[in-house]
Amino acid sequence: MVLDGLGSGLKNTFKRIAGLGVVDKEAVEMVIRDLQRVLLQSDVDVKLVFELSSRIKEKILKEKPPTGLTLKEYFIRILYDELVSFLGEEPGTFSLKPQKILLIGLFASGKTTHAGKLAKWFKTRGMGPALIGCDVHRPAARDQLRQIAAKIDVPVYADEKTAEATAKKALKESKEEVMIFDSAGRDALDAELAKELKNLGEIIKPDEVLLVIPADIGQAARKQAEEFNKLVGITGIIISKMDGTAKAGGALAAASASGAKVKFIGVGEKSSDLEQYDPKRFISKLIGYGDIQGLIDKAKSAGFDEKAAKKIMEGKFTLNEFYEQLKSMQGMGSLSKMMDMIPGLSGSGMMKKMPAGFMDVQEEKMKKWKYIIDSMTEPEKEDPDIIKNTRIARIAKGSGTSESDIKELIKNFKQVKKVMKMAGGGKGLKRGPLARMMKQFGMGGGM
Ligand SMILES: Nc1nc2c(ncn2[C@@H]2O[C@H](COP(=O)(O)OP(=O)(O)OP(=O)(O)O)[C@@H](O)[C@H]2O)c(=O)[nH]1
Ligand SMILES: [Mg+2]
Repeated sequence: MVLDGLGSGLKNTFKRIAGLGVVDKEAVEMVIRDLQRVLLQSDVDVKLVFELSSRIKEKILKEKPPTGLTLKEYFIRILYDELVSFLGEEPGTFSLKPQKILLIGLFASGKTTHAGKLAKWFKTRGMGPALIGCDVHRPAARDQLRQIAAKIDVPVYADEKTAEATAKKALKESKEEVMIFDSAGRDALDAELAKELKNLGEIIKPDEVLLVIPADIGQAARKQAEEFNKLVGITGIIISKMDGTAKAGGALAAASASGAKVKFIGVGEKSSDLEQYDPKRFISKLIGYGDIQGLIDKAKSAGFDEKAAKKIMEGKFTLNEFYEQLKSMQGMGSLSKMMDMIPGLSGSGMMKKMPAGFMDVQEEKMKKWKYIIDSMTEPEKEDPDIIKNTRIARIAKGSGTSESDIKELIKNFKQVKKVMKMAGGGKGLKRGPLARMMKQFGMGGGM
């Protein structure tokens, strides 16, 4: 992905902060210059870059870090927060309800392709979409739409002579829940296109008017978004071709500055190359700090127990909690995937210290461990050190497992405990890389 340029640039900026000896005016200015260079290379508008830098400078030099955060940590937090709001603040929500969507945009921006991507998006979420071909100006346009529709197996309406008649017919005949209207492109937003779009708007009464803007136009995205919005009114933006340009940062920042929300980003030519846009997630991914937001979401949906997680991370936990935690982590995907999402653990060499094979504990083993733990007395669960020969024999018998199974479980338990203690820097959640990560991403305090 060509966003790599922006990603590695920002990553270096964060690394720079992490490597600072002191956070004084000079150091801040050096980091800011670095950031400016990265953003300008990604074609972000100079004025926007300037505004962003002075906001960051103001905060880090004049505000006191919240308790528990060092100045350096606070700097990282500020940069992260500001970048997120710079690229859009909130995720562009999109609901799964019956609706009519009109796609508009200039020539070759990706309207027809994204009509197909959206249809697929709804279809994979259990809704019935239809595609309506309102581009009657370019003869091949409807064939293109038909081909796309055939591939993802959704109905097409594209037979009437004019865009208006096509829309009317589809509205009358279609029984699908989500109607996606493709429209004609132009070189520029001229009077003729504006009129046709206005007509379509009045006939369709769309719930969403999505402007498709290719990322490779960079900062020009802002002007385009503002012009289209003034003329026909848009409810959101799709930025297409994010996969193929170094200007993506410019396009995203510009689109966000236009006041319209970016709802989707297109990341390829295939009908599945569509992502819902969430600035937080996007930045986290870009800088490689782990998909923190994703971690939180997943943790929630898996019934993640924060108290238990805290104990685990502090290296204080019993076999009971160990087992519960393993179970909930399995719900979140593999433990190693989750660990990967935690900066300070991934790439720290810490992962290598985990017991071999532990990271993908299979269902089978989990069951065995459950039986073993169930056969233990409370004092044994609290302090496995007391589990010696006769106890091992008793537990093996009671749980229908072998003595080596029990030794293996205890060995794993101890080793994980040790690693977690190290990851916590011996100081548990208050300091250490895990604590820092949590604070940086707003997970401190509550946990
Ligand atoms: N790499 C990449 N290519 C894309 C993406 N979206 C669209 N394209 C390509 O861009 C070209 C134009 O896409 P279309 O969907 O035909 O654009 P359009 O806006 O309908 O064009 P007109 O109808 O002629 O105005 C096609 O070759 C697409 O395959 C994307 O997200 N990534
Ligand atoms: Mg088209």
